[in-house]
Amino acid sequence: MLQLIVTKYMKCYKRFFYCNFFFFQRNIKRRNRCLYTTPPVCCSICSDAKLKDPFSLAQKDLQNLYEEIKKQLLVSKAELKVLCDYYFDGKGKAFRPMIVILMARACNVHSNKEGVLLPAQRSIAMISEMIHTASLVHDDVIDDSDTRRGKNTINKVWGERKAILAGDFILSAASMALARIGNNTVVSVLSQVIEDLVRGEFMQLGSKENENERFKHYLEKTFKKTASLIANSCKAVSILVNSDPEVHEIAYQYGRNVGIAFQLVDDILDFTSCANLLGKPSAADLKLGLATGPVLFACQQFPELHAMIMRRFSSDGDVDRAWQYVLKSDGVEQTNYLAQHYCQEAIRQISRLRPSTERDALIQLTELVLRRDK
Ligand code: GRG
Repeated sequence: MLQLIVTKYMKCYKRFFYCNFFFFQRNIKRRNRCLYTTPPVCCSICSDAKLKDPFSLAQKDLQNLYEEIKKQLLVSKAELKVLCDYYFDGKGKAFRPMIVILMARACNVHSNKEGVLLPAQRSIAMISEMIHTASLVHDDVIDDSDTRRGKNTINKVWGERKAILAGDFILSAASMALARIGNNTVVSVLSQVIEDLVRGEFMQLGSKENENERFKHYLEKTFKKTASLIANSCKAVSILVNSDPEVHEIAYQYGRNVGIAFQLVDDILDFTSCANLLGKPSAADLKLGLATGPVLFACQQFPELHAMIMRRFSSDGDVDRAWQYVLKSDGVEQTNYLAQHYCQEAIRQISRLRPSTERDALIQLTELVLRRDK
């Protein structure tokens, strides 16, 4: 039965995904000449509620989040405990828990449960940050990264084996916290995230010869690696307060679209931001052999990039040459335009909820996603 539901859901998702993709491709051809004329997405806010900064609005609910996470990481072995706690130092943006809190409160208002954040909804905020962190720890092993958030990675300080075990431990603590919520649907929704993270990471290991296939592959990977966690965490908090599947879908689609936009901006920052600000080396994606949005768009203008993409920038000078092509092209602007498209869709979705300060903060958040510089 579950298999049937998942298959049906995937079919729906695929249809939606391809529709979106081809819609965008058509649009981008039409708008190629007027990329800078798109109005800022914040113009679409359509409620009277007073605007509040999303981070300060969620701050009170997020107080002590990291302390509580560390309490979940019950390890008797002192060294493992140090590794597990390493990234829960308040240096991350806490972007996922913030969205989850705002979505929970927006759904609560929509469902006439004003003012009350359910403890289970707050747990989802905590669990989403734990899953995110576990995936970062494993990702740094896969990429052999030396720095993250401006400090040495766990794999760099303690070695790969211990880093993998620390990631596993954080994930197991997150799974136990999830089980304690005691809602099977929510367990299944967040388990999907772990599958998507692994599949997304796997997709990143492969390349596609055909250009259209390559773009589809990139967007699907982007959903799985980054957006699935945000989408499904948003869905989980909506399930906890409302039984209407339409509300779950709004929450999911908001998270999905914001999540994809977030990753597209991340891919842009790899070209435009300096290493100091990012806390990791810039051009890191090219160095890892990855062709992200800016390169894929640049390849439409400079077909010379095709061969480099296929050999994953592995020949001498590839990284520098590809970098130059991207900067000469409008790949960054096109990727930014694509991110705007996803943010507009996120706004369209969330605007279907009843007005609330939190709903409007989620709308405002799309602008912060597009403007962020780290
Ligand atoms: C162990 C759950 C698990 C998964 C294994 C390694 C892997 C499969 C997946 C990697 C997923 C991954 C690291 C995606 C990158 C997502 C991303 C954009 C990270 C950066 O997020 P920020 O900018 O980071 O929010 P901070 O540091 O602010 O938390």
